[in-house]
Amino acid sequence: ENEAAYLNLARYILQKGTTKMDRTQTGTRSVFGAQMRFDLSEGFPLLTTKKVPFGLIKSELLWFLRGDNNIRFLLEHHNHIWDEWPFKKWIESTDYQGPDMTDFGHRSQTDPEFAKQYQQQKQLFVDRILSDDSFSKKFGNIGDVYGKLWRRWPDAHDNGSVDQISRLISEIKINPDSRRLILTAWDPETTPLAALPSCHVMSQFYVAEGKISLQLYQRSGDFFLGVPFNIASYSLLLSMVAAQTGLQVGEFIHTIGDAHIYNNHIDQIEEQLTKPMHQLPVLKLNPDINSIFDYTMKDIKIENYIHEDPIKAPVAV
Ligand code: DHF
Ligand code: TMP
Repeated sequence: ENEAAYLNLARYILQKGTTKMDRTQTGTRSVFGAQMRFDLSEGFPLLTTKKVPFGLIKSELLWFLRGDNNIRFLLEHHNHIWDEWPFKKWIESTDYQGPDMTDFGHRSQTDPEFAKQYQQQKQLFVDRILSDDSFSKKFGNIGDVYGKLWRRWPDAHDNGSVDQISRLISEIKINPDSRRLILTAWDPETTPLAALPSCHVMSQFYVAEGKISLQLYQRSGDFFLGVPFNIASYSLLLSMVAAQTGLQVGEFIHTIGDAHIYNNHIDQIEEQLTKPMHQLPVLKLNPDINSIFDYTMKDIKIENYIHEDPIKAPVAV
C-alpha cells in the first residue's frame, strides 16, 4: 500500500537509523539507500496522516517547469518554502547592513528576541525581492539547480542550452521503449555552488504496456518535511508527462541516498505515526491543456483529500 510505504520507512529510520551529524549541525537518524513505491492508479500519494499543503507543491513544480530559479515567482504565489536559502546568501553578503543574522536557523528557535528581529529582516528581504528588480536578480536566485537545469542546461558547444523537458516529452512519444529517458539536475561545474545544491539529482521515465513510470534518485531526503513534498511533486510531474504523452500513469518509485529524520523532528513524526491513514485523494488535471508548459494553478486540482491535522516542525538551514 502507498502511504504505508512512507510510514514503514519512517519507522525503520527511527529504529534502525544511525546517529549522524550533518551540515546544519542539527543531528539526524539516517539510513543510506532506501526505496518506496507508489502505484498512482490507486490514488494520488499526498500523505493523509498529516496535512500536506498541495498548493505549495503545485507552485513549486510550475516554477521548475518555467525554468525559473528566482524565488520571486514563489513569493508571488505566497509560497515561502525556499526563502531561507537566498536570505542566507543576502545576510552573508557585504551589501547587507542590518543586525547580525549569523546562524539564524538555530538562534530563531531558541531566542525569542532574536526570532522577532529575524522575522522582520526576512519580511524586508521578501518585500524587496518582490519590488526591486535588480535586488531580486542579485539575491533572489537559488543558483543552477532544478528549473534552470531542466529547461536551460548550458550547452558548451553552441553557447545555447538544452531543454531537457521538451526533449523528454518528444522522445517518450517517438521512442517509448527507450532506456535513456533521463532528467538530470546535477551539473558538477555549477551545482555545488548553489545556495542549496539539488537534492533530486536524477530521474528516469519508463514506458511499458501503455503506462508510464518514474524513478527519482534523491541524494538527501529530510524525511519529515521535504520528502512528503517530493513524493507529491514528482507524482504530479509524472501525471503531467503521462497526460501530455497520452499514456496511463504507472508507478512513482522514490529512491533516497541519505534518508534522515532530524533530531528535532522525532516527536512530530512519532505523533504522525499514531494517526490513521485515509483513502488517497484523486488528482484532476485540466484535459484541455496541450503542453506541459501551459498548466497554471487552476488546471491542477486534488479531489477528496481527507487528512489529519498539519504537524509543524522547524526546517534545518
Ligand atoms: N532544507 C531542509 N533541511 N529540509 C528540507 O526539506 C528542505 N526543503 C527545501 C529546501 N531546503 C530544505 C524545499 N522544500 C518545507 C517543505 C518543502 C521544502 C521546504 C520547506 C516546509 O517547511 N514545509 C512545511 C510547511 C511550510 C509552509 O506551510 O509554509 C510543512 O509542514 O510541510
Ligand atoms: P544537504 O544539502 O546538506 O543534503 O541538505 C539539504 C537538506 O534538505 C536535507 O535535509 C534534505 C532536504 N531536502 C529535501 O529533503 N527535499 C528537497 O526537495 C530539498 C530541496 C531538500
